Amino acid sequence: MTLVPKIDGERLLGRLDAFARIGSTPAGGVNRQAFSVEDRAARRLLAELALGRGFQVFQDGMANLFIRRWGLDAAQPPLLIGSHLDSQPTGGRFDGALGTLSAFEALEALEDARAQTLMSIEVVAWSNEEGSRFAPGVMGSMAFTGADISAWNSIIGSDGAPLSEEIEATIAALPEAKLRPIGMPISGYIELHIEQGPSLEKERTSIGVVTAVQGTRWLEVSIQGSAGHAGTTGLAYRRDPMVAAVAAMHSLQATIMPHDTSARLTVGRIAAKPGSINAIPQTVTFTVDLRHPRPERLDAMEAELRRVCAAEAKAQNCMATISLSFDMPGAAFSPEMIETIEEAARRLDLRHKQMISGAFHDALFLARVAPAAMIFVPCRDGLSHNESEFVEPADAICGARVLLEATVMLARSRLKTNL
Ligand code: HGY
Ligand code: MN
Ligand code: MN
Repeated sequence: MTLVPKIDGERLLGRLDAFARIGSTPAGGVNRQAFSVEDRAARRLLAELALGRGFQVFQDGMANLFIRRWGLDAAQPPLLIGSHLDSQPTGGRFDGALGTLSAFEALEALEDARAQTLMSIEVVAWSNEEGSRFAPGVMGSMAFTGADISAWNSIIGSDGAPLSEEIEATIAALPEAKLRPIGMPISGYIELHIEQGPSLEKERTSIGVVTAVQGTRWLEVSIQGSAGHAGTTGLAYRRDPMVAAVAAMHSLQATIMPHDTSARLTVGRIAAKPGSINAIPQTVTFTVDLRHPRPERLDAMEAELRRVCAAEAKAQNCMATISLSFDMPGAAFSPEMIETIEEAARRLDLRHKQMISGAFHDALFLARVAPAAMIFVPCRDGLSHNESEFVEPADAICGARVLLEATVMLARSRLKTNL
């Protein structure tokens, strides 16, 4: 009697609770930044669960974590399903974890049903998706899909930790995971993720079928002035980079998003050196995250940012330098994979709609090397990168069910055509 693989909702919800306790914050979120002690603890828990089920566990030189369930035809490249376990400093308990733990739940459902698939299936937890401790983000999937990572050796984290040492320590913390080279052929990739926006909840729709991800650019603006005494330096003698930075930010916030509803501009971090209460700063540095679905608009926004910063720095007799630390062009997912996700949602009789992702995801890079797709579920008030991020249990389970259905379709469809 062949059992049909089924998501065990209670088991999945229990896992989400267990992982939310790793790096939990008093306000109910998680702080599990890339390659931190908390990140390593979450990886260890997942690896031990996997080994307990008899799955094989691997990691690569970027500490991407893989859990493999063999298929009938070892020659077929595996289907990858997963997301990330690292979080923002004040992140939510679902961003990344929902997709990774639902993928593991799907693997367990196949195992419980003793279901056979032609191709092997691997659950993946990508390293450093968030990029908040070590910029850029999506490091694990970028490396896996062939990015040149030679420049990353010199990266220092926002807490002063060297990236290369943190990666090494993370790999060493999980000796049970067999080490393998970075990158390999795959048959496809599916990622379940919370929408991180309000539309699915507002439209009472259970499933988002993601058709594309918008482009993202991260820039660092550094404005150099002249440090001086707060009490003795009159206006005419000041070259104050803080005045220039505030004027530039104000001008950009007043023009970019109000004039283009698809544009996103965020200043997430600002620092003044020397940072003394009674000294005019020498330097003020701030980060800018730019997003837009259309590349030409992203170009125009970056040009406007450069123009405004140069002008406001000049007005204060200061100098602005701007570096681009992350440039992630948007991309569309393959029609075949979009259709697979829609068919899975239809089979489960779940309300679904096509949509573009405002957030970037590892799937964006996987889409460059194999057919990839994303499944979104609603999150309360569209909140994410916020400790009160929340997903209704029923929505989480529906997302996992669509992930399992699509996984079985993809794996088994090869089964049908090849057997
Ligand atoms: O920033 C992003 O879009 C992703 O959530 N890390
Ligand atoms: Mn995420
Ligand atoms: Mn995130």
